[in-house]
Amino acid sequence: MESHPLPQRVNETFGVTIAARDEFGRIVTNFAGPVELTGWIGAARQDVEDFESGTWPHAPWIGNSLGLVSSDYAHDGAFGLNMTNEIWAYRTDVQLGESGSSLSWWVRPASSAAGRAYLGFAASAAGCWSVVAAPNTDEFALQENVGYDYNDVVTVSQTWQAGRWYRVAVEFGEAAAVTGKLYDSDGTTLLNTLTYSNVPGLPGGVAIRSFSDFAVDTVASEAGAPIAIAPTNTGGFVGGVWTGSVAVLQPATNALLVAGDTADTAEQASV
Ligand SMILES: [Ca+2]
Repeated sequence: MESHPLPQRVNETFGVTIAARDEFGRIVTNFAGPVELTGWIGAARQDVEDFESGTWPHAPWIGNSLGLVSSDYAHDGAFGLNMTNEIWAYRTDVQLGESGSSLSWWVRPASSAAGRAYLGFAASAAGCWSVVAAPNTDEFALQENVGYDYNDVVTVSQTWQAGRWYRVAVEFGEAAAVTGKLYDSDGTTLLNTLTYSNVPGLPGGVAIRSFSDFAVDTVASEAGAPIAIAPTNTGGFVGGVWTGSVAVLQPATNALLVAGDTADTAEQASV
C-alpha cells in the first residue's frame, strides 16, 4: 500500500492501491481477494518488552535497573522479570500515547500486602507518569514521577491477592486524558478504573519499576481504537492488485489503514 498526503477530508474518497505480494516482494498475480479493510487511530500493535531475551537489563532500556529474568516470573513465553534494586528502567525509542492507543503489562505480587509495580508512560530522562499496582497500601494509583520521584495523583482502594496475575493498562484519550485500568487474571474482567486529564509529555517513552517480590511480563502497546471507513472490504483483485477508493468517515490524525490483518503503510487522514 502506498502513503497518502495530508490532509485527507472526512467523507471524501481517496485512491488506494493494494498489491498482494509474496515473501520475496513479488506480486501474486493469481491472488483474487477480497481482503478486509479497517481503519485505526494510534499506534499499531507492538510488544515493547517480553523479556524473552533472557537477560536484564539490556538496551534500549536506560537506567541502572537490576532484576532476575526467569521462567518463574513468566506470564507469556519463557521469561518474565522480577526487578530487584528498586530503580526505574525507561526507554524513549518508542513514543506512545496517541489518542486511542494504550499500554499494558502483566504483574503478579507475591504478597497481598507488600510491594508496588509501576507502569510508566510519557517517559523521558526527566521522569514519567505511571499507573501503580500497590498491594503495600491496598491501592491502585496514578503517580507523577518527576525526576523518577513518587507523587500520588489519584488513588483508589484495591484488594490484591498474592500470587495472582493482573493486567494493568493505561488508555490514552483526547486532550491528554489517561484512564488506568486494572483487569483480573483473565485479562478482560475490569476490577478498577482511575482517570486523569492533561498529562504532559504525551506521546512519550515507556518506564517500568517494581519493588518487593513482583513478577512482571509483556509490556505491550495495544491496537488503537477503530475508526469508521468505507468500504470495509476490497472486493476482487485483478492480477494481484486492487485499486479503489476509500473514505474515512470521522476526523482523525495519524490514522492507519489496515488491509487484511497486517498493518501496512501508515495512511495519513488528518482533517
Ligand atoms: Ca515473557
